[in-house]
Formats: sequence, C-alpha cells, structure tokens
Amino acid sequence: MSRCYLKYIAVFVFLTIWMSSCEFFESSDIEPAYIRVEQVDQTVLPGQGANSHDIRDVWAYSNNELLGIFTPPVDIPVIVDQAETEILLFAGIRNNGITLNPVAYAMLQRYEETLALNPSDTVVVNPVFEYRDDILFEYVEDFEGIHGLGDELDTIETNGLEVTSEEAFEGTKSGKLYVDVSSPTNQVASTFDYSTSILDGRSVYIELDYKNDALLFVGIVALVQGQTVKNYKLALQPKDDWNKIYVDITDEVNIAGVSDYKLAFGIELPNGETEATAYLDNVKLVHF
Ligand SMILES: [Ca+2]
Ligand SMILES: [Ca+2]
Repeated sequence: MSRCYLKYIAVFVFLTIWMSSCEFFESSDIEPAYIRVEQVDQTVLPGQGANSHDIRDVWAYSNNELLGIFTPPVDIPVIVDQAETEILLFAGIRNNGITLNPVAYAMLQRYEETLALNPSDTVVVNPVFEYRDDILFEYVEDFEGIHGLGDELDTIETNGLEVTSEEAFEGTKSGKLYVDVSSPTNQVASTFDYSTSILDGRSVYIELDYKNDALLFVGIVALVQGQTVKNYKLALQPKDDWNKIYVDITDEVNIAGVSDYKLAFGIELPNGETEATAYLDNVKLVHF
C-alpha cells in the first residue's frame, strides 16, 4: 500500500474520530460526566532546553478507550460505567507543522489521572506535560555561547551560522543565517554527528523555534558508506514571529545504510530580493 494512500486513511480516521467524538453524545440519552480541559502546558527539567511547545490538542482516553482528539478549551464527555475512571491525555502536535497531520507526540509523557466520576460531573483537568524519562537529548542549542552548527554545507566559506543579539526566542541571543547578493546561499550542519546504531527504528525529532523572511530548510546530512548525503526534510515558510516546529526525521535517519547523521539548516536568497535572514533558537535533537 502506498504511503500517500496510508496518509489519506490516517486523515480519514482522524476526521471520523474527531466528528464522532463531537456528535456521539448529542444523540444519546446517557448522561455523561465531563472532563474540562481549559488549557495545556509543558514543563522542562535542566538540560532539556527552553520550555517551548506547540501542543494543539489532547488525545483523550477513558479506561483505555479512545474518546477522541480535542482542542482546548473543551468539555470532553465521558461515560461513567465504573467507580473509578482512569483518564489518559496525550499531547497532540502537528507533525512537521502540517495541519492535517496530527499526532500524539511520542517524546512527551502521557498525563494520567484517576477520578471518581459521577454522571453530569464536570471536572477540570489541565495537563502539564513533561518529557518522558527515557528521552535522550542528543543536542540542545540556545546560541548563548559557542554554538554547535559549525560545519559548512555550501561552497561559500565567508558565511555560516553566526550568533546574534538582534533577535532571541530565549536568553539574549539566537543563531542567524544571512544571505545577500554576493553570498546567496548559506547552509550549515552540526559539528557533531550522531549514530543511528542506538535508534533501532525509533522516532527521532528536531524541535526548533525560528523566525525567517525566506524559506528555511531543515533536515539532515546522512553518512552512507563514507559518503555524505544532504537531505532536507522541510522548507519552512517565512514567519514574522517566532514559531515552534516539530520536524520528524525518523524515516530519514532510519534508512538502511545510514550509519551517522548531522543536523542541517540552510537558506537561499529568493529571486528579486537583495537579502534574507533566518533566526534559529532552542534547537533540540531528541529520541528515546
Ligand atoms: Ca537563545
Ligand atoms: Ca558557508
């Protein structure tokens, strides 16, 4: 079955669950209880980078049954058929920033609460998500000191990624990729490379806060039998304000033959422009 076809099925299932979760109780005489999720938040520990997230919705389960995918603020109806109701909430993000690609983010711990619910109760649950205990933060970059994106990926040695105080998502500095007419491309990779041998096919993400006035390319450089292969996963559209993105590089790093990989970022001067800039901050490379 083609991946494109699978994607359509995934979207259809998402819409079906979403619509049925909205409509089921309207035609039912059963009196549900309600879990009121007003907002979601995230907390981080030292070494996990800045506390930036773009959690859009919650994937809600009651006693291990999927209730649906809900966008706060929302009242989630729950059938009460046991003395205790175990509520599980997973943090929902947009994979690669794509609206029709909602996923429960695998790097964040699910939120659990066991409640003694009665029909018609409304109980407020505002989950604060944290990273799973077994997440490995391979790279966390705040650009406040010496940065780790020092490898050249283009042929222009006079440019690269510089630390700047012009903009910052957190702290006082960010990483800047600048291009102009004399230097129309600026592409860099991480100084370190990361081994795929410990992944075993598991999910790998780049988290990133960025702000740009030209396409910002994000991806990897794969090391395949001694050769380097540049593989940009996404071209991020310009953003006037800082934006958070979750870049899923699972498929790119788990291709057979890829022994190691580096993170890659780049911008190109758009046609008709004289300069362009992309700012990066709070870069994380995470997997479990
Ligand atoms: Ca910073
Ligand atoms: Ca360069």
